[in-house]
Amino acid sequence: MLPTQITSFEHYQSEYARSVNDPEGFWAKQASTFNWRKKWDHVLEWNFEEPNIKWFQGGKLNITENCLDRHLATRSQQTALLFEPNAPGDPARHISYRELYEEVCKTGNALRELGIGKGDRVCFYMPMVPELAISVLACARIGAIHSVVFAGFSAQALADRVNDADCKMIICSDYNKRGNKNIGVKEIVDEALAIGCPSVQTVLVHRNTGEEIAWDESYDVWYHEKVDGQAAECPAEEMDAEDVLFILYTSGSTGKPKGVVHTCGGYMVYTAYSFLNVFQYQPGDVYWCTADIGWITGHSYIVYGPLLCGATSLMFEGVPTYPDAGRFWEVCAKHKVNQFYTAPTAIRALMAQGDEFTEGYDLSHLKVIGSVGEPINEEAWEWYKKHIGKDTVPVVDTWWQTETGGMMISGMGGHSPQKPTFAGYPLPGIQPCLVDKNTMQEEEGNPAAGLLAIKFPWPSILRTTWGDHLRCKHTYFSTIPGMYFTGDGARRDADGMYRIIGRVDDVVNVSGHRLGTAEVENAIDEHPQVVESAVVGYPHDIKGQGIYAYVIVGAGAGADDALRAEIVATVRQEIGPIAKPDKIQFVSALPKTRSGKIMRRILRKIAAGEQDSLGDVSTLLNPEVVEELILGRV
Ligand code: 6R9
Repeated sequence: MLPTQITSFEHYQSEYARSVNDPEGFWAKQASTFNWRKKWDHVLEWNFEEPNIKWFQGGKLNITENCLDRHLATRSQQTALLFEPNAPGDPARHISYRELYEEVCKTGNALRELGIGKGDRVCFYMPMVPELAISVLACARIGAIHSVVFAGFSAQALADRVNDADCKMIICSDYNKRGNKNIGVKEIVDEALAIGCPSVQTVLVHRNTGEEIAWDESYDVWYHEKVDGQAAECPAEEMDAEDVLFILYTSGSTGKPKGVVHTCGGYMVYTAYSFLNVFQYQPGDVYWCTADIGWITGHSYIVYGPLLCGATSLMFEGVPTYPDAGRFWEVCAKHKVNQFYTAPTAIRALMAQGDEFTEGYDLSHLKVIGSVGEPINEEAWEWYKKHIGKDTVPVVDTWWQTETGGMMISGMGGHSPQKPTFAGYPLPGIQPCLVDKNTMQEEEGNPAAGLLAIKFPWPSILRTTWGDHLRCKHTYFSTIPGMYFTGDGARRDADGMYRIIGRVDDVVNVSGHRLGTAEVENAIDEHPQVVESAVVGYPHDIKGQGIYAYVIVGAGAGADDALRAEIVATVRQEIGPIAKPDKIQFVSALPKTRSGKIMRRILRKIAAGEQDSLGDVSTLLNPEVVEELILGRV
């Protein structure tokens, strides 16, 4: 059985009303469509003060029995994962539900044999190949907690994440093919181990390209040697609804990235419910999300949501521009994709390559096209609608976060009104509101603007941040008393549709990737000649936001392009290429308040070229520096 599928806007409205009037009854009904080893005792217990949020307490389940076992009777031969490799000439792989079940079981058995059990943390550093999805599910099968790290992060960033969660194992590949690039993944894992990862006992290496890699007998194990030959049945670990399913690291406005924790029961119910409704998935459809499994979008809407609903989920190894900017559309036509889900940064990048790349492909199978990761600007929305949706296919602009686990504000396929740049209405069960940033009071009525907050828990809300519950409380539940604070600002139009404006905290969104300005500053400051730095986002045509760094260097340092290149290299090493500054301006001082705080508002304005609207600078300790910053803008 599947959760309720909404069939019209009126149906959405009645379901929404029910979900608000009787949240427990609403979610109990959805949850009862899954296989539970034991039914829950309480649907919901919560307070947002500690916070303490528990859904389906006392319920026992294993999410993989819902992703795999329960489909075997009806769709064992149907493709579960459709793998499209990096090179267009290489054959696609169709992995049926039966095959996926067997592969997950074999890998689960292998992990158990390697000493991994319930509650152990396993880190992933892998390209987009089926074995990533398989071994993520294998962890869930045996109750191990997966922590997937995007394979574009540096060795240092990987080590930080491995150590924060004391991972016992890293699963990686030898190499990662992306477009023309061949990335030495195992080499980066070795570097991370050299930095120091004392908890790691095993590195399980998937042979992806088969090229030479360094090998250390004391911890390296070949994936195929361990997995092949295992039994194709693996008893699933019985999990409590509130046992941890996974950790996923994400950036915030302060400090190091934090491990967002999701649990088994609520995450299962909500990812399936939201997948089914936003994409209006119908049996037999081919669904494709272009995200990487290293991000929450890949977790919820390549792996869990689709498989829970018995969907065919396409997984793509490559990049949108290889061999050319028509690749996405070529793949859509080739596999007759029905639902396509991507990010505004990809849309803008492809749009910039020219409309001709969209022509000549049969996109007539598309029924819903989606967007996620950052605000989609009107031009990109219109282009997407016209050139990909051929003006007839509905666009769903889905707003959500790592912390929310699933889509929160979005159209329901073609059933909802559409308006460019507006994500629209909340999903059933989601109670958003806008809060005045000064009074912290809710803004009633429409239209309205303010901080975007959520008043009531939904099943896939984060439960904690790994190893530091207080941080979770401070980051999300302290800004606005009694509510979950998203970090985003938003507007509601006269009809109550939501438009997300962007982050109101010190987080920049570069090509849909979240980065804390503090995190990038810390990385820049690692360069021996840097005294101090301040990082802000600025509008960027393709990336949405670019990174602009103001840097003070020590006496005698040559403030030139060579130093700029060194600073960029430092950031690549500390975090990874996604965090490298687009612009670096050397300055003699930063504008500071009398209490010593950097006035970022001024830095943002100058970086954006809006120096005419700086506002009042007289309260600065050093107002004279503003002139220098404006003149030296890069
Ligand atoms: C799923 C995901 C979350 C932040 C979020 C917001 C931005 C995501 C958006 C959007 C406008 C959308 N964001 N989707 N902004 N419209 N449709 O992206 O999670 O990586 O945690 O980023 O991304 O600023 O707060 P995550």
